Amino acid sequence: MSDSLLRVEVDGPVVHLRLNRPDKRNAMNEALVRELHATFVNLPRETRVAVVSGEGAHFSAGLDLSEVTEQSVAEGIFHSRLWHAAFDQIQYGPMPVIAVLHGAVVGGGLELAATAHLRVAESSAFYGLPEGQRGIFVGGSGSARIPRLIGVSRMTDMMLTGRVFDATEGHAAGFSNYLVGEGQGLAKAMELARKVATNAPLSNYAVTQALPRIADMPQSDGLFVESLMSAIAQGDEAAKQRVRDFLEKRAGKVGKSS
Ligand code: 1HE
Repeated sequence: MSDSLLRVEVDGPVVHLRLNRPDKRNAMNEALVRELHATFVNLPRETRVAVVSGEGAHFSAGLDLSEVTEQSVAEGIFHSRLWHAAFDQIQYGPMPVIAVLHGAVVGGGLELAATAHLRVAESSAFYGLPEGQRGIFVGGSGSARIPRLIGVSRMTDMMLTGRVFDATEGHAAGFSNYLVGEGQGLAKAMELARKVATNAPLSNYAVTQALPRIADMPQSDGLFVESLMSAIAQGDEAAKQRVRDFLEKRAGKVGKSS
């Protein structure tokens, strides 16, 4: 466990990363983005699922605006690419990532949330893209990832008009997979993480890595990749054992509560 801008705690198969800059509403400065990148590159090998949350009353106020004013155009590009590298490492790293959202989930904070594979939102969560009002544009992969959650039209509205979605509206729009009461997000995310951790690792890998890539491909290419991924996952001993378990009545059935 470290006590820096990002607190890291291991709980069995789950690694919990907590943005730890509550006095600045978890605004992400360059040091925090670099720390996110390094942490996701070096996730503890014994863990299977990561949970990301924010310390204090807000998930994240996005880009640390105090670092923007003096940047040249070239520095702005390099800075944005740094975010891309960190966020790609989150989406395309070795394990599923679940974000816990509460309070402000705005700007770069929303871009970070969109990078996770699942999102649990508390009733206090609100979503905004104030870049339009600040005279800037998204630079942390939001233009690619946020429309995949809510569509280009809703994102355009948020950026042009400053429209803010509350937790209920955001859930209906597609920002969150689960909507829970205030203070219940982390427990729900940990419960989901422990469940996801019981899946075969290669199966989780296929879902988090192949699925978004196939969605980006022309259908015939995507279906070819699907065949390969499916055969690779099926060929793994973990899959064979799970199928045998079902056929020999040792595995659970599919039910509404599973
Ligand atoms: C900050 C930031 C920040 C807070 N950069 N310092 N993001 C935004 O435009 C969101 C700006 N922040 C806010 O609208 C509000 O701070 C919140 C709604 C998130 C929270 O409000 P509140 O009343 O709880 O806190 P506060 O009093 O506004 O802020 C507390 C401190 O955090 C204060 O500093 P202090 O030294 O006066 O105590 C704020 O200045 C500081 N703070 N947010 C820097 N964002 C890769 S491109 C991404 C592009 C973007 O993300 S643009 C969107 C930026």
